[in-house]
Amino acid sequence: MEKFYLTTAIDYVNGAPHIGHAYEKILTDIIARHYTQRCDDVYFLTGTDEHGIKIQKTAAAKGTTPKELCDENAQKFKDAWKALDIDYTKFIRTTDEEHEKIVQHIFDKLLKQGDIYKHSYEGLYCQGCECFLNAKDLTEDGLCPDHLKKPEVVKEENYFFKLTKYKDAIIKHIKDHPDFIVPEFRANEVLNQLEDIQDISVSRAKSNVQWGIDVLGDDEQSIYVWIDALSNYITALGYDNENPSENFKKYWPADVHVIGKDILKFHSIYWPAFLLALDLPLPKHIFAHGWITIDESKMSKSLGNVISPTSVLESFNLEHPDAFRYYMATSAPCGRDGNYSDDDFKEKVNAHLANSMGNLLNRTLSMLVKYFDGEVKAEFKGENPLAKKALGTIQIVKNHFDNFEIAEAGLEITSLVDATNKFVQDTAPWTLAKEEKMDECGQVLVNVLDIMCIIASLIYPYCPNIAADMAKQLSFDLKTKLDDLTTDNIKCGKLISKEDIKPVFLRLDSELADKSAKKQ
Ligand code: ME8
Repeated sequence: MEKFYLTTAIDYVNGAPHIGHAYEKILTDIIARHYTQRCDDVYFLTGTDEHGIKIQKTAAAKGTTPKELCDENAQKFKDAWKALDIDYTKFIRTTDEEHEKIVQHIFDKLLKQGDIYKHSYEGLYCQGCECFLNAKDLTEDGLCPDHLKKPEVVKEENYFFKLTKYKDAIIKHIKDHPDFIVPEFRANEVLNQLEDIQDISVSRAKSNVQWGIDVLGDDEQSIYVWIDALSNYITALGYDNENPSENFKKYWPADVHVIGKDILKFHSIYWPAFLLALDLPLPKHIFAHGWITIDESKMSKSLGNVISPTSVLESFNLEHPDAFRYYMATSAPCGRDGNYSDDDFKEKVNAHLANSMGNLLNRTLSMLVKYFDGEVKAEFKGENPLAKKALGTIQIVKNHFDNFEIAEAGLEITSLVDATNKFVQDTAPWTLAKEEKMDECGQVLVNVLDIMCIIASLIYPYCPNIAADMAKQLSFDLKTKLDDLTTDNIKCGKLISKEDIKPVFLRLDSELADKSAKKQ
């Protein structure tokens, strides 16, 4: 694998980030970090979607300008991603001058080649979706099914994109590439939507929407959000109609666009059509994740249950975001909805990260210090009864990542931790020490520590800080590529002293955790 280019959806900036946005960025960051363990060149793009009527209206209601609102809120997204250790390569804003310029050229090219035409239109516009809806898709009460709001009747002369021209090619692509839409069960929904697809409006009258990119040579129209927003995936790489940049040549097509299920239609129908019209290759995968609910209810401003990701870190006094990252990433199987609850969060991370994984490392290292003064002797190295399970787990985890099954991969890692814990229980190194079977005792401890290196490596994408703490205590190089991992990781000689053994994750309700949080 030479390169891996992955992107998130770009978030609307009419509010601050919530944990639904965070869920997607965490999943993508985990995928990115996993692939850095398999290839040298990973490009991870995220950003913000800043034009459109929603932002224009929110700014007006706040008595500020759209640009000021965008600047203020884009910063909140950047701050949140920093707090969550989202290690992106580039953060694009659709108000970036470079992006705006390329979008204008894309639009112009499509207009000149006849894929975009002008048309007078009356339709039902949902501001929440930032798109026109078909009457048949509304609820019985005439509301948008996603936003439960009545769409407004809009009569305008707009530019339209000939989506219908590309319908057959897209249907063929989806059918020929069963892994184009992930999870596969969503492909049928898309194929159904394609059945009655219409040409789509790609501009709005400036009299109604001023906050948008101008159509070149037309003072009365601004480019409407989706052609602007979706193009970010190529403008970020410096796409140019005539003269594609080195980055574009190197990274396009994207290996995966990570998005929520609500915007799958735009990514698996509109985006491929725009790309086909531009004569560009299609992305390899569109991974549509599920929805995050709070205590099993939909997150909404009106219910007052919107949770910001940083508030979770603060309320649990978390030193780093690993526990939250782990919890969110494992909250739902691939493509299914997940849920956040404070109690469940505490219970799960205490069980998995503190009791199972952290404790296993801590007590194994403590025994090595107690019985051998932290020294690994040559006699302790040898066959590892856990080798088959551990090496098998690496393979299974890789396969899960290839299918974007992030929670499923997490469970496999937990299962390796459980098997290692069981091995310690079964072999009882403390009894071996009592019986003075010291070589056997040392072998068990080193068997476990060798596997802990693999666990540190596998857990790294989810919990980079915990993994770094584990690796430090194991003198293990976390940069080791997954394919180079073996079960012979611990070097002979002094591994650790008593004062260097530190719990890698403290239970959230423990006194120690409270004390260490207060110290900061
Ligand atoms: O749709 N659970 O922006 P957005 C999980 N700008 N994911 C959620 C979620 C939740 N509760 N709420 C939102 C847009 N998301 C467009 C995208 S891409 C070229 C343009 C996800 O701010 C949502 O599914 O409404 C989407 O993938 C992302 O957050 C941004 O949503």
